[in-house]
Amino acid sequence: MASKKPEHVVVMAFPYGTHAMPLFNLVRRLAIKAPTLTFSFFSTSKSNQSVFGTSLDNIPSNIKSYDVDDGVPKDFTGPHKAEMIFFVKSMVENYKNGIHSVYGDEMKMIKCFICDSFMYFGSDMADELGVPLISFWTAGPCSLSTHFYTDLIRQSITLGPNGIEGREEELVNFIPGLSLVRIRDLPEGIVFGGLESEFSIMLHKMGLALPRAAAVTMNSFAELDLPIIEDFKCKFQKCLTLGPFTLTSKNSSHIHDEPNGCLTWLDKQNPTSVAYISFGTVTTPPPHELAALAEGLEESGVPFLWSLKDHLVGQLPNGFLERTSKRGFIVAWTPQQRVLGHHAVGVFVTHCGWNSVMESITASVPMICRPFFGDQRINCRMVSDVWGIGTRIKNGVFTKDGTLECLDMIFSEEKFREKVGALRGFAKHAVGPNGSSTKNFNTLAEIVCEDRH
Ligand code: U2F
Repeated sequence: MASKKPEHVVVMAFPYGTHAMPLFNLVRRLAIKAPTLTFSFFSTSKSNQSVFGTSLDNIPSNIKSYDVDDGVPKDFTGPHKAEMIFFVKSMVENYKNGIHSVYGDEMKMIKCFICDSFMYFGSDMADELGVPLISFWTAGPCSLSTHFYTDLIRQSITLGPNGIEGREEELVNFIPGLSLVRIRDLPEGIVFGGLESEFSIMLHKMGLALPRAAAVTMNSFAELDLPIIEDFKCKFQKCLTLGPFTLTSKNSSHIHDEPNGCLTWLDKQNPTSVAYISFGTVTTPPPHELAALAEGLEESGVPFLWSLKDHLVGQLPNGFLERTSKRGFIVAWTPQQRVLGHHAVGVFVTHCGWNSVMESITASVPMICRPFFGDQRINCRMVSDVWGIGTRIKNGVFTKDGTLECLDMIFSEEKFREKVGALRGFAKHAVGPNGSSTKNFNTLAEIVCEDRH
């Protein structure tokens, strides 16, 4: 009797930050393209609730979600970062258990794995079954390159007992495409920032596993970082840029269409006049920086829309809300893609999370960057020094004068807007009928659907 054809694709998401949603958006496109395949989406229950709960009508019936244990002790009430460490420590076992509990003796049903690149152990699982693994990097090519080249960077920048002290400004110009990146811009875990931490070890293993993937994919477009992409093409079996996802996926923020009235407020503002401020889903600037940013905004006279959690509003300077009520709007959450796409928005004050950077480029909005951790510093360097579509806050922290200076620069110099407009043009072309991202998506679909029986 002929054995059953493998027809399942196992997806492993990383449940923190904005990781699971972009992966889900990619899986949704594949599920529509390959309706006879079943896509089993594994993540923690909290992450699955947020992804599947907000996508309601957009979920093809061939995507099934499965919860895996998050590894966090039941009575744990510590900080978010500690929660993530519990997760990382137990993720290999928890995902393997989760997948085995669904497939049991039917592991042969699995024809492919699609994993957040953080789930480096997916390569071993795929090899055991003799099936391909697709690695999905949720950030940009620049940061992925630093993880791929971690060993080379460590060997090339041999550090003494003082670590990177005094060498922060040295360039990492021996890595293709990173000639303007400084040591200080590197993500933690490469040459500074706890090399032995659970998280750094995970990133190091990830960098080593990338060449084993049948394809390394990302939410970007080739034309943004050609030298890096050309290098990846030589190093990886396949390097497939598939984005920007803002242009390829239906915007899931439509379900809370206008929760806070910010789009109506924007309608009343002049074209390209508003500063939009958001620091993503995990980062909060320290209180003195929030206050300095507020003071700078107040003195500048620039209208602003600020995505700021309710519990942080109390940290703003006394009387700030009253004094700026005619030209400022603060809400706990915005439909960001639509906000950036609104003609009134003239600048984005951002932490440089990768999704925010992509969304700003596709909306043609220049950026003022205040990065905090991980890939954000290198993204900021690319925005300001390589692509020239924004500026960095002076000395890396918000001050009143630094904020004023950046706002003045973006609103008075046309070059930022022109350059981001040009990049938007490349992005739109990439997702068009003959564009690089469209071709790459078709290649990816072929790998996923290929009949290897
Ligand atoms: C982690 O990034 P974050 O989740 O902090 O930030 P982004 O990658 O910029 O993603 C934020 C998303 O949340 C949306 C916004 C983005 O899609 O449109 N959003 C919104 O809709 N409304 C709001 O009021 C505020 C945000 C990590 F911290 C980064 O370093 C990584 O680059 C990133 C991707 O791996 O994940």
